[in-house]
Amino acid sequence: MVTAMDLDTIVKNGRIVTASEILPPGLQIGIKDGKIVNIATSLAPAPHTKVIDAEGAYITPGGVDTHVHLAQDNCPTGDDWETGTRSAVAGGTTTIVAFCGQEKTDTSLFPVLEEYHGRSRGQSYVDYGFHFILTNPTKEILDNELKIIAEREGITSVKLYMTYERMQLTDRELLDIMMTTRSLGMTTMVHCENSDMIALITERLEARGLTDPYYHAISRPMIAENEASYRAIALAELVDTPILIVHMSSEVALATVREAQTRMLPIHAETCPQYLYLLSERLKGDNFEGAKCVCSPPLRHEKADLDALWQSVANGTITTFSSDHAPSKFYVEGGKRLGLIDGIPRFREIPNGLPGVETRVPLLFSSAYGPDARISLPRFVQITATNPAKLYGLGALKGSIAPGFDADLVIWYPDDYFMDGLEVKQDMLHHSIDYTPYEGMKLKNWPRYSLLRGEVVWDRDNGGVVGKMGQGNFVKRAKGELVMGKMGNHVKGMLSEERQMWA
Ligand code: DUC
Ligand code: ZN
Ligand code: ZN
Repeated sequence: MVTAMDLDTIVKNGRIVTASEILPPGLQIGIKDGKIVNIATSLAPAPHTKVIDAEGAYITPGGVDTHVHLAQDNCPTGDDWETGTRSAVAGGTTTIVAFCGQEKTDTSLFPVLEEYHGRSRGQSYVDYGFHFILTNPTKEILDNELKIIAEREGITSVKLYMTYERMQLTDRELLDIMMTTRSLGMTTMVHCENSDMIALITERLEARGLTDPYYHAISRPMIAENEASYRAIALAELVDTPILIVHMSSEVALATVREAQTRMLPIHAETCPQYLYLLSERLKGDNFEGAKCVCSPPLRHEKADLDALWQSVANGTITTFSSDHAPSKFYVEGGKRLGLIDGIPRFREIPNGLPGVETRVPLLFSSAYGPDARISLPRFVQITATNPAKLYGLGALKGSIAPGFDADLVIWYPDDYFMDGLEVKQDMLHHSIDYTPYEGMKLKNWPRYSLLRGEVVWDRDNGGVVGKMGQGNFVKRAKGELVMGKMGNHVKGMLSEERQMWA
C-alpha cells in the first residue's frame, strides 16, 4: 500500500482526458515507481516529491504508435531507433510497436528477431515491441515457431501483405497464417491492396510515359484497396479470426469494413495522418518534390475523400490511428530519389512512405478541440493510445490514465498558449529525415511534457528531449484484445456445424 507521502511525482492542476470522458479540472495524478498509483483531488507531496504543474492544460495518455518502421533494410535512409524514437517522445508518443521483417529467403524467424533486437537494443527513447512481417510462412514457422514467438518472445502480432512482390502472400498463405494466428490469439494486420490491378495499371502508365510521382496515386485506385479489404475480410470470416486492416485510406474500403463490423465481425481498421490531412495534388510539383508524399495506399484526390475518412474516425469505424512512419530522405542517395533515374522519374522505384511519428499526436489533438473540432478529446485518446494498447496486448500497462497503469503522460500547453497557432517546421522536428509533409501547417498545441513511466523525457521549454537513449524498454506483449465485434459468428450459407468439419 502506497501512502501519499511516498510519491515520486505529482502532476497537479490538469484536465485529465480518458477514452470515455474529460475528468473534472484540478485532479492530481500520483506516481510511484513509474506507475500511476492514485488520482485524487489533493495529494500530499513528500520532501522528495517532484511536482509538475499542468497549469490547467489537458493531460492525455502517452501516445501508443503501433505502426512504425525503423531500421528496416528496405528503408536504408530512414530513421534508426535513436532518431525515430527521439522523434516519437518529442511528439508525445511514449510507446511504439515497430517491425521485424522476414525476407522470403528466411526460413526461420529466430535469427531475424535476433537481428532486429540487435538494431534496437539500448537505442530506444520509448518503450517498444515488435510485430513480425511474415513473407514466407513455412510449415515449421506456422506449426512451431509462431507459438514461441508469441508466448516466449512476447511478439503477439503479425503483418501480412497482399501486395509488393517482395512480401506479398497468396490467399492460401493468408488463410494458413490466419488459422495459426487464430489459434494463438495473435493480432493479424493486413495490408490490403490488389496487386494485379496495380501491376496492370502501372505497366500501362509506363508504356505511355506517365511515370511522374503523381501517377503512383493513379496506379493504386481505391477499388484496389476495397477489393483486397473485402477479400481479407472474407478470408478472416471463413476461418473466424479477427483482423486489423492497416493504413486505410478510402471511403469505399471503409464502407466494406463498416458493413462487416455491423455484422459483428471482429474487423479493426487503422488510418494514418496522411489520409486525413493530405491530398494527391501533393504528388505533383517541380523537381521531383512529389516523391516526398509517395506512400501506399496513396494519398487520395478530393477533399470529399478526406471528409469521408474523418467521418469514419468520428463514427467509430476506424479503431486505431497510427503514423505508418516509413520515411526515406529526399536529398540523400538511396532515398526518395531512387525514383529519378538518369533524370527521368519512375514512380515505381520511389521508396514508399512518409515521416510522421512526431507529428501524429499533435496533428490529431489539434483536430480534437475548439470550435472546428472534427472529433472529441476522448475519441482522440481512444485511437491514439487506449485502443492501440488493447489491440496489441498492452492494455493492462499502457494507453490509459488510471491507477496501476504505467505513468506515460502527455501534458499539453494551456488552451490559449499558442494564440496564433504553432507552425510545423522541419527544423523543429527530431527525426533524421530532411523534410516533413506537414511543413507550414498551423496546429493549436504541442506536447509540453512527455513522461515515460513517471520520468520526464520531453520538456519542450527546458532542454527538449531530456530522456536518455536506452531508457525505453522492450516490452513482451500479451495477447491483444478485441475492440470490435466478436468471434464465433455464423457464416451465411454455411451449416452451423460446418466449420467444425475442417477447422
Ligand atoms: N506503405 C506500406 O505499406 N509500408 C510502408 C510505407 C508505405 O507507404
Ligand atoms: Zn503496409
Ligand atoms: Zn507500414
